[in-house]
Amino acid sequence: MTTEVTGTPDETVLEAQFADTIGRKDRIEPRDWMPEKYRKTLVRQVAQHAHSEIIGMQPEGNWISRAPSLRRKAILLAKVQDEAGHGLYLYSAAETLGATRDELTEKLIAGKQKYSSIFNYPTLSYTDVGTIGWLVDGAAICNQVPLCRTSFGPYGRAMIRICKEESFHQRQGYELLMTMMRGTDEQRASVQESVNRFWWPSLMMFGPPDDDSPNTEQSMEWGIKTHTNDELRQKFVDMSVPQAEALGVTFPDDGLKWNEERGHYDFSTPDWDEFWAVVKGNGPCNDQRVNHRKRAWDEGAWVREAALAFAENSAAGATDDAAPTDDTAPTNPATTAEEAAK
Ligand code: FAQ
Repeated sequence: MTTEVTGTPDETVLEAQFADTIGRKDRIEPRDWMPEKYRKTLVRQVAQHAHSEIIGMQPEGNWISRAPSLRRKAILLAKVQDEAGHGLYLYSAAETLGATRDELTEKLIAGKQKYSSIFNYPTLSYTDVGTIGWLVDGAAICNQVPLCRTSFGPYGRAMIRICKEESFHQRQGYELLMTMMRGTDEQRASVQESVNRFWWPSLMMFGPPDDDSPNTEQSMEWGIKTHTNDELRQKFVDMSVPQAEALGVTFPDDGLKWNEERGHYDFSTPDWDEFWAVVKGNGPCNDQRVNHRKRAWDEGAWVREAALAFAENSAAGATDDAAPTDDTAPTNPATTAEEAAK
């Protein structure tokens, strides 16, 4: 929707137009009027999502130098690089809401903004690269495909591209595990052990149960979320069980069984105390992840400053170049700031 506002905007009219756009399941665009709470909720969610992609590079990045073959190394490098790209699309979407990347990163390293709980668990073996691809990217896809239709245009459009890449990530993980399952007993045991560790944290990625989710109701009304946390968690369980069977592994849950009446798998309750402990900063790797991000941010300051100075100099040079020339004036070879500096 594009609402051109002239004169003094009447808040009630703008609110009605906003509600109408949401009701039609149309997109809200950055220059449209939006309630302040809608903007804040989006900044919170998009920033958390962007931070997750960037922090999410660490657990797998940890294994790049120890990949078992050149092929696996090339795949992992490409995947981790994709995650950096996802973070950048998402920070750009947040920028259209008036939140700069610098400001959001500062909040992340000060512990004022969150990132996904899943990245606070360690990667103990190369097998974990496969399990993260299968389960963590699988959960991310389940959660993110509906976000392609989210009500805020830049976020939805970023998600379309991200989901295509996540799909490759999930397949490479499943293929890695499938290769190991065709290997030795030791390799099969390693896959099962890794799946046992990642199953419950993957289910927690969908957020707290609906009854305990303060944001879901309003975010659903605004079309930011189109499914609840529990709906997506169920979808993920239903999708993963046949994949586990094909792979030849089990999930560490005695309560996992098909419920004919519901047409879904029943499963046990995740340990929500563990989830909240991790979200509040007390997971196994919270300090390590944030400290590493802080170090990279501090050590990269000179690169950001240099890039900015280069952009400013180039812009100044372009302006000088574009200035009309006075044919009668003596020729001065140093016409741009850059040339003058040589
Ligand atoms: N971890 O009221 P709700 C990826 C917080 S990307 C930490 O239900 P909401 C790609 C929540 O922020 C993974 N915190 O919240 C990849 C809220 O706190 P606040 C990231 C969590 O927003 C793969 C409070 O709890 N994906 O994996 C978590 O309506 C492999 C109450 O919760 C996204 O961010 C959690 N798991 O629903 C990269 C997707 N869950 O801020 C590398 C977009 C909840 O009020 C390798 N986000 N919290 O203090 C969403 O869909 C939603 O934000 C939810 C949470 C569903 C995550």
